[in-house]
Formats: sequence, structure tokens, C-alpha cells
Amino acid sequence: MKLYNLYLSNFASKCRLAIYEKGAKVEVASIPGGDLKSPEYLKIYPLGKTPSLDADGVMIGESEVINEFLEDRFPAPALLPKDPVGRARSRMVSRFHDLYLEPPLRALFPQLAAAEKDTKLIAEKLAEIATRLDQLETTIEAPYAIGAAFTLGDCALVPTFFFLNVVLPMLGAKGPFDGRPQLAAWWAKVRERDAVKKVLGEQQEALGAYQKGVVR
Ligand SMILES: N[C@@H](CCC(=O)N[C@@H](CS)C(=O)NCC(=O)O)C(=O)O
Repeated sequence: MKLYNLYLSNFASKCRLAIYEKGAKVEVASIPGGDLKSPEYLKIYPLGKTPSLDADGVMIGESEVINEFLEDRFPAPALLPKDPVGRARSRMVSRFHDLYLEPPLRALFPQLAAAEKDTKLIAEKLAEIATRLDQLETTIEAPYAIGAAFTLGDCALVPTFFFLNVVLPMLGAKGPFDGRPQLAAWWAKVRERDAVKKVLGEQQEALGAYQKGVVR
């Protein structure tokens, strides 16, 4: 089993985190042809996105689908609670991340290097992110996103908070934990975990390489 990965990608990082938490036998592979749009990779995965998973010959795309598949295929240690309500709550956190929190952050990435910044867009997206963070602050249940157990919901949030920590201050906004004690407590707790430390280290390294012009 093989995950086609870029260390810089927060969505691929979300899947690596689940893989590391589970100690799953999944090879973390670079993108064939060295580019998401290379003919070699498009032949394997026509969407040309990362992550994608070669599940012994069957291609599975979309980070949340991959993580749910990993949960089914490698059930221990579990990253979803057993009870239906707990499972729904973890999925709700992942869905909230994918649909509402991450997109306004993604919209800001091109602005970081832009010679002329779009100040209207930056203000709009920063305001949207602040609203989403306030919503998360009131729904998160310490110590992890949905309480006592670390779940796929946490896997979704962690890599994006790596970028929120970097990007918000760069654009003159306050950091994501400033004035949000629940999120601050959550961040301190998740960073105690070996798999989280590993992923955050990989993201930091990939960001350093990117700043020198290398995407990995
Ligand atoms: N909904 C997808 C999003 C994946 C995604 O957008 N990945 C980015 C890297 S973080 C990518 O592949 N971008 C290239 C593109 O969209 O063409 C998922 O959850 O896996």
C-alpha cells in the first residue's frame, strides 16, 4: 500500500498522521514524475492531487476517504470512537475542517508571495478564518477535539493549524490561539503525541525547503 505524498501538503499530512498513529504498513511515496500534473502521475491518479492511496492496485483519493479506509483496514489503534454519536462528532470536525476552515486559508497562500497583495481578499479571508476559529473554539471538547480520545477529527485539524500558526501573523492577524483558550489547550495536548511531533517536523522541514524553492 502506497500513499502518494507531498510533505508540504496539509491534506497529505492529515493522512500521514493517521498512518503514523496507527503504525500502518503504508509506504509514503513521492509523486511520480516529480509534479502533481506530470503525465506519469496523472496516469495513476487523473485528479492530479495529493494525497492519493494505492490500496494494493485500487486508487483511493480524497484525504478523508483515505483516512476512513485506513480506519477500516487497520482498525487498531482506533481513530474513531465505537459509539455512533462519537463517530459522527469526529466526522463533523473533519468535515468542518475540509469545507469551512481550510478553504479560506488556502485562498491566502498565493497572497504570501504576491508582489501586489489583494488587501480586500486578504481582509475577507482573515475575517472568515476568525469566524471559523471562533466556531471551533465553542465546539471543541478538551482535551482532544471531541473529548478524551484522539480521532480522525484531530488528524484533519493538526496540519492546517501548522499553517494557520505561520500564515496569520505573516498577514498581520493574531495567531489562531490568541484569545481562544480551548484551542490553545487542544494544541498543547496534541503536540504531546509522537505522531503529531513527527508530522509537524516534516511540515516545518518542507516549508523550509519550499522557501528555498524546493517542493517536497
Ligand atoms: N479535497 C482534497 C484536497 C486535496 C488537495 O487539494 N491537495 C492539494 C495539496 S494540499 C493539491 O493536490 N493541489 C493541487 C491541485 O489541486 O491541483 C482532499 O481532501 O484530499
